[in-house]
Formats: sequence, C-alpha cells, structure tokens
Amino acid sequence: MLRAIPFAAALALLSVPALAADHAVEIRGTSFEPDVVAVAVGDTVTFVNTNRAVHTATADDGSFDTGRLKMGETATVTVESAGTATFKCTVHPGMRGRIEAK
Ligand SMILES: [Cu+2]
Repeated sequence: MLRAIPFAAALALLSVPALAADHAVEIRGTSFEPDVVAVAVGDTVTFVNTNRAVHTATADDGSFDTGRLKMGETATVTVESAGTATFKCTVHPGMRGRIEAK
C-alpha cells in the first residue's frame, strides 16, 4: 500500500500535459514578424495586425485561417500536429510564413 501512493502520484504527473506556450507573430507592414515560428504541438500562435491594411494568416493546407484581421485585431491558432505548416495572407499572397512544429 505504501508504494501505491508514489506510483499514483507519478501517473498524475504523466497525465498533465506540458505547459503550452504562446508565440506572437506581428503583421508589420506587409510581412509576418517573425515569418518562421518554431513551436511544440499544443502551443498557440497569436497573430496581431499592427498595419492599417486588412490581412489574414491562412494555412496553405487549410489547417488554420485567422480570417480578415483589421488593424489592432488578433487571432490565436492552436498547433495540433507536428510538421511544417506554410501560410500566407490571402489579401497579399506575397506575404508568407511558416510554423515548424515538433
Ligand atoms: Cu496582407
């Protein structure tokens, strides 16, 4: 019985997910800053538009889309799988970036 307590405690620790981090990406002018974001699965990425024009951050594989962000608006996406997700602004297709998730 005495050994059951530490074992249960260890199981409880294992079942708690690692703390997710949030990564900020600023839309500055017509670029994403930073344009490459290294994250862990479960992390979030928050896009904030600091530019007067409307922008989006839209994954090429359709896995996320912030929709149209006006100046001062933000959108947060959760990274749900490992791998690289490239994204662009649908208003300005030359605006590109990528999320690299481990
Ligand atoms: Cu744009």
